[in-house]
Amino acid sequence: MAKGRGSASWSARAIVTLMAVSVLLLQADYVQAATYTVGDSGIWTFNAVGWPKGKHFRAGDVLVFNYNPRMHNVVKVDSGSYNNCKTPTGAKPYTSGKDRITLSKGQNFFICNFPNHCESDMKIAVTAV
Ligand SMILES: [Cu+2]
Repeated sequence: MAKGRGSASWSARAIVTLMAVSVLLLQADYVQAATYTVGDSGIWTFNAVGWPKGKHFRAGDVLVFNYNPRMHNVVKVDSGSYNNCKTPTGAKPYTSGKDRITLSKGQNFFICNFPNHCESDMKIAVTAV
């Protein structure tokens, strides 16, 4: 009997502990995930390249790209494509004009692939930890 009561109380304590840990984890997630609107004026446009400087990004953070979709787009690319402004075959541009893109851990590269826009520094490299 005493053994039975002991194990029930152990389970209850385990459940309470798990709930407490879950709440802490949820709060940690809530604190960690941030949303950033890309561009110093809140617009994704030319000369965006310096925008990430001085900011600290985490995997799971969301970048919001606001732009006129008739003039610009967003393409997630690799470092090579970022550096030479060449869009890889099969890359799928974001074209909504208000794209929300979640950062992956490590380096994330984005360009606009309208002709000569990337070359005009419409590109950003964001490192997420
Ligand atoms: Cu553009």
